[in-house]
Amino acid sequence: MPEAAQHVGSGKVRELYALDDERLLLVASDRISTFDVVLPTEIPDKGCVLTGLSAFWFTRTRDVCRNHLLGLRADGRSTECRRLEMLPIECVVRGYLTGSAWNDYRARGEVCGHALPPGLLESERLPEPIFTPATKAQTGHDENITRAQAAELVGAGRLDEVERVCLELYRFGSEHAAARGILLADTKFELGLDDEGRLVLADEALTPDSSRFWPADEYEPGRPQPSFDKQFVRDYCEALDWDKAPPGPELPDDVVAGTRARYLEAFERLTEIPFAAYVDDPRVVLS
Ligand code: Q0Z
Repeated sequence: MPEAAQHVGSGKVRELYALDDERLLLVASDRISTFDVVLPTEIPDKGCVLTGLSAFWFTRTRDVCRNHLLGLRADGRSTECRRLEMLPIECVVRGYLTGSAWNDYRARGEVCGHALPPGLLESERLPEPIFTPATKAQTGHDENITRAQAAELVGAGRLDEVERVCLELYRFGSEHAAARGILLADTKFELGLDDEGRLVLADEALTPDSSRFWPADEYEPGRPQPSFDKQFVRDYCEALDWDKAPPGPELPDDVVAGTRARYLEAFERLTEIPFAAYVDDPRVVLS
């Protein structure tokens, strides 16, 4: 537990603490969720993988956008960050037609006001990445909104800047990942404003928990794609007769080990840093 820190929030698999008026501590646990349910079994090192990957991307996207990272703790799972005024929208960028975008496309031929060509297949790569903002639901699922609705929430000029920055972050991350055998189907950014009103990238960025990572060598449009990180968990859960309501099932040791190996593989492929070097000193991702 962080010393003298006030707990200020809980996510499904993360905790947030206040260090002082200007700084927060974001702690990533080893918990895993599937079908929106947190499972009782942890994946050892998952929190470190996600924390290290986020810090890696923050360090490499400084020229695209400022970010909230102040430092990493020696535990590898805790990020000290600048406290911001968060924007009230989820900033989603999609390069492939999947999830709610595939559902919206099938129902209406468009996604968040982006008209798309007819005849696209499930999981197909889009002609261009699209920015598809969503509301921040307190409970339940974020809801896709139009550009006009997002502009009402953050202002038209700010939204233009947010869209441009998010598309550039996605382009950077997806090109880096694709060159290393991982397709970044879509991703969600959280942005905030600092005390001078400047746009700052916050939260976690370009991780398997905030994105869909697909193995490039298994990519085949026209069907749902296997998840790079969670597929063993999903396959195991699908084979049970579990109704996907809490509580979720315990995971057997082989599913835990296989899933842990996939998280470590994503970390090492994307960062080109051995995970053991990160555990030894998390600062290896910051240069
Ligand atoms: C992030 C969240 C978590 C619960 C608020 N730099 C920042 N400044 C202000 N607020 C946030 C951040 Cl990152 C902030 N969340 C999401 C994370 C647990 C909620 F670990 N909420």
